[in-house]
Amino acid sequence: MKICVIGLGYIGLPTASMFAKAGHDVVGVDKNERIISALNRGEIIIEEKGLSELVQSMTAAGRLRGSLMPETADVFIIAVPTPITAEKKAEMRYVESAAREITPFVRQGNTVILESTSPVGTVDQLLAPILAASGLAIGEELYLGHSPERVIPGQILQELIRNSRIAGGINAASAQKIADIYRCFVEGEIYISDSRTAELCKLAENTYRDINIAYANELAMICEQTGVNVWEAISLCNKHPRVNIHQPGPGVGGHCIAVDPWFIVEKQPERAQLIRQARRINDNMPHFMAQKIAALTQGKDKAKIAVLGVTYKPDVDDTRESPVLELIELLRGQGYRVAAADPHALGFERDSYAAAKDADLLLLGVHHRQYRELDLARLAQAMRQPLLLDTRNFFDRAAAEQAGFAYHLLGEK
Ligand code: SAJ
Repeated sequence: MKICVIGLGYIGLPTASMFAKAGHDVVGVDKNERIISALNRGEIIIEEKGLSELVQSMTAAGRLRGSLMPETADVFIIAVPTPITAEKKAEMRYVESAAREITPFVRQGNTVILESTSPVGTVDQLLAPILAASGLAIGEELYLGHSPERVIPGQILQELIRNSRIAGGINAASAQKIADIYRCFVEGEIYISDSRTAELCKLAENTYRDINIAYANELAMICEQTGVNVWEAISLCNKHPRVNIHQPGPGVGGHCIAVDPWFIVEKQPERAQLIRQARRINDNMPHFMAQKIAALTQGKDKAKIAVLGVTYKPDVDDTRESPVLELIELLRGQGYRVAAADPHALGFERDSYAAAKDADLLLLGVHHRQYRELDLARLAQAMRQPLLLDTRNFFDRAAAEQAGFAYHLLGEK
């Protein structure tokens, strides 16, 4: 088949590559000329394990190429961003313009698949009316539906193959078509459903995680006043065969878990009470950390805080919605001097020891695996005051104290 993928970000480009690898003729479409010119040189501009080799070989094989404009095809996949506005509303303009751009190119028998995470009702209320301008009967002459991905950044290529998927059609015929299309590379189960169910499932999966992280964060705050180490408590709780309490942290970042729950709240604000409250708890964690830092530095005027790790989670370069960056802004706003270092994030100091120089407190923001190699004694000696605040239960307390640190932990008095 010929497949046209609209949106070549961290989902669109790997997905386009998997279809090419399965033997299809794939044209990737994106507004960003840098992405298109790189693609047509067989190169990528995002970081994802194994992707550059796959893109290189698929473009060399002539099965994957970039274009600024859509073309006629058998299948159109929309994988453009659906970010959130400052008012916590879903920004659907990119999905809308992608649908308008492909409408002149769709033909009888084609299938249009929305992959972007979207509020419930996007396929039947936003996409179907736009595509109907083609004159084709939606669901009969033009198949349409939603098949969200479940991949985790850093393991995308394996998870695209291994994970199960939902093929949610605007009608049964569309769902079947969508399932048949993904079977060329998906080895996981493909579950047939309708588009609204598929839209809700994607949001509910990530909301499940956000609520559970909020619960862990609330337990951490409670444990700070009850003389319990929350990490030890959670670890013991999780010995229960049916308990899986998540991990506390300085907040929830990324453009998925921190965003998707709002797509549910937006549609049913009066009913999505727990979902909204979990967002509030997670969004409040940077403020809670700032209070903890103020207590630990005890009003030392112009105290310098060193922050290790600013990305939204370990071992990625992505800083979108990073709670640590928000904490840094709060600290600077309160008059602290802050030096941040990160081994992956663009534009940040790489050297942890330079950031720690003359600092009054060292905060571990993100537990990048490189930090296992840190020389804690050298860090402590570089500081003015060897105070370590670990937000991820990452360092070994005895080793930190051995190195000269006063060791403090989120979720412990
Ligand atoms: N976090 C915690 N405590 C935890 C787990 C995570 O504080 O116990 C924080 C992380 O530090 C990070 C944030 O939550 O800031 C999100 O991390 P994540 O790894 O849970 O989320 P993503 O956004 O990298 O990937 C999620 C995954 N969804 C689920 O695990 C249900 C992935 O499968 C989705 O495909 C992805 O969102 C997406 O694209 O929607």
